[in-house]
Amino acid sequence: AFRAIGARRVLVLGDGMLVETVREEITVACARFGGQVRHRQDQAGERFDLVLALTGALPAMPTAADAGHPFLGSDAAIATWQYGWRGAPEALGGEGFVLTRREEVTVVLADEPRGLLYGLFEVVRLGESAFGSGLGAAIHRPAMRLRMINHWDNVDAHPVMGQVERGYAGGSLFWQDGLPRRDLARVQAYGRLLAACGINAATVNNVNVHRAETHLLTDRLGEVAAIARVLRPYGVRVHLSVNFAAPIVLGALATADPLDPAVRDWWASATRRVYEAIPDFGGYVVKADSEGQPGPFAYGRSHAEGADMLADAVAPFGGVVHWRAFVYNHRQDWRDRSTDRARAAYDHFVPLDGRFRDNVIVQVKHGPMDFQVREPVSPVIAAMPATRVAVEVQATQEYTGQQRHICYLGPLWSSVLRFAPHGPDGSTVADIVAGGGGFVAVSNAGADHFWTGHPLAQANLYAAGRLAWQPTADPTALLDEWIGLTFNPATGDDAEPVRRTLHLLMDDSWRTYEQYTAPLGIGFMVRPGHHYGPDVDGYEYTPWGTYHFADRDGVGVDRTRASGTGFTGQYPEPWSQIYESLDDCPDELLLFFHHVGFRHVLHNGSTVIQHIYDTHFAGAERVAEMRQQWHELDGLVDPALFTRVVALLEEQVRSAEEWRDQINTYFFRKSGVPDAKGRPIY
Ligand code: BDP
Repeated sequence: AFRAIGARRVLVLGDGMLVETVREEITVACARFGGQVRHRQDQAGERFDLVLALTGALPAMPTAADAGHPFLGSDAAIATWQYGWRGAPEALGGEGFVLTRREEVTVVLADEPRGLLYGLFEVVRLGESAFGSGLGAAIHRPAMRLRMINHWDNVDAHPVMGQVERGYAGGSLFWQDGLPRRDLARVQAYGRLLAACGINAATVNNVNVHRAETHLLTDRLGEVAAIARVLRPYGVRVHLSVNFAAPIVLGALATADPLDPAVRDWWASATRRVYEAIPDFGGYVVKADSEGQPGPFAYGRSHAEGADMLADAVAPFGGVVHWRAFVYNHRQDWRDRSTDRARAAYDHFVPLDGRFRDNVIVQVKHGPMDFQVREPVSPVIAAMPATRVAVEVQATQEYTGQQRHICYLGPLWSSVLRFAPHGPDGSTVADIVAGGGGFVAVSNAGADHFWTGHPLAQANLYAAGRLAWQPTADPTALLDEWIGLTFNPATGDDAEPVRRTLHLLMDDSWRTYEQYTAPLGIGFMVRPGHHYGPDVDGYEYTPWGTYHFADRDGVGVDRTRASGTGFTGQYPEPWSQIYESLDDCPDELLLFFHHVGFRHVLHNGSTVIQHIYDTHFAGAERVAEMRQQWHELDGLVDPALFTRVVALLEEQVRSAEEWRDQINTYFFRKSGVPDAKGRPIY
């Protein structure tokens, strides 16, 4: 993808670590593709094809007397741009840049080195078209200041969860069997990849902070500092997941009570040492009082008190605390219909709105449950106007095929970001989180050769970063960008047929996955523990709060105010009414909000039971087609990649059929209603 740049004459102006990164990138590209990179203009009148410059590094405006100015005076066009942007420097911000082209020179101008780096990657994305006459002038700035990746990496391989919790891409990029990886070249390449996607922050360790990982805060801090050193030149700041009980585990205190002065002191000094080692450290991420993790509840304190204590520790250094809202009772009595896991985050956090410090970000999963293939948008996001809120999505495909299935999640995340909680005229989720906490994706990358296990799952990492930068971007267009960057003639691929086929395979793959798995917003019909493949009643009588309530008459969770858990009441209008109403509730979320009979008629005219049958047959059939379509790329892409995807598609076909058969049979046996089309149901 660097081919277009590498073949040209490039001028890079400015100083600083990230400007060096830009120079280095271009130097490597030129060595490969035969261009030239310069640090300054040596001869008057020397022309370049591409100029990347910090505005502060541009020479003073040439005056008439400088007609023979040895530098840009000879190129009046560049001086004009310089003048133009000096006029409104605040327009660019710390990460923004201007990209424009006049008189056959493509120019990137940025006020800060980070902007120049992102400008470089924009030019890379555009390829040849960055050098065409069609390129108009535009200012690019990220919608969100925080565009973050969370790794769920363990230092010690966990006996059940392995090296990376919910990781489907080989081992951790950072640790192996309890030790840091010595060679960080891969981490450096990862930093480059993150920057190319627009991501600027990363936690390196699991939100479930086990014993060894707890030590990353203190005696193993050097390991984090080493990672930070490698990611820094790509504009990626390191954050750390911390154990709320660290003062007990590490500091030998008797308590982790957030109001205890000794505890506060302990965090203050531990944090000071962190900043001594990592001056640009981003801050802490905390999973507290959730799924067995310690938290403030043990001391009768609120989550605001817990979060604020840590916020005070990082505040002097400009750090932030991402405090996760994923708090619910995972030991509930399944016979008790009065508790509803979907309600939990709102019930815990909304009463605390306005009580968090300015540098606390409440990090909310995009749906009220847990990264299911289809959920409504979490009502928490719109309900805390006095709090900074971030939305968290899961790039690692825990519930969406575990990187064995093709499932491009861009359309799902885009629909979350575009959702307008107060109706079409109100602000969107993207607006809300852009004003506060930003966008967080749980990483899907690991030590695997293709980074993400399934090579096509890379598109999810890419889309996560790009949507954080520009939430209104069309996810199909982002996929197209990713295809162009990944499969191109420079890597020996035959680009056009590859592009066509990948769109066929990936554009709708999320909806296809939904079709053959859990219908109409029901979720969680997965095998307990590892969460791969169907298990119709796997979670039905467990303490996790994830039920579908199927019986002989119908299926779905009644979350209405009228007769159910009242969850619909957590939404503002118009959604509260829409979800409450059986008539208005969108089909795809029907069973999330309502318990209905199998013969209930959907908006699409089908009955619930017939829809379940139809989508499962259609989804599995579509996957078989996808397998065939992929085979058309034999010989057109890297053979190792081709073979990997062949094997994965075999598994996807098998798994989709398994889903189809088990789900259809289950609902047939429950309902006794035969398939109107007479297809085999067992
Ligand atoms: C669930 C995962 C679990 C995570 C948890 C979380 O199954 O491994 O620890 O989310 O987000 O989806 O904390």
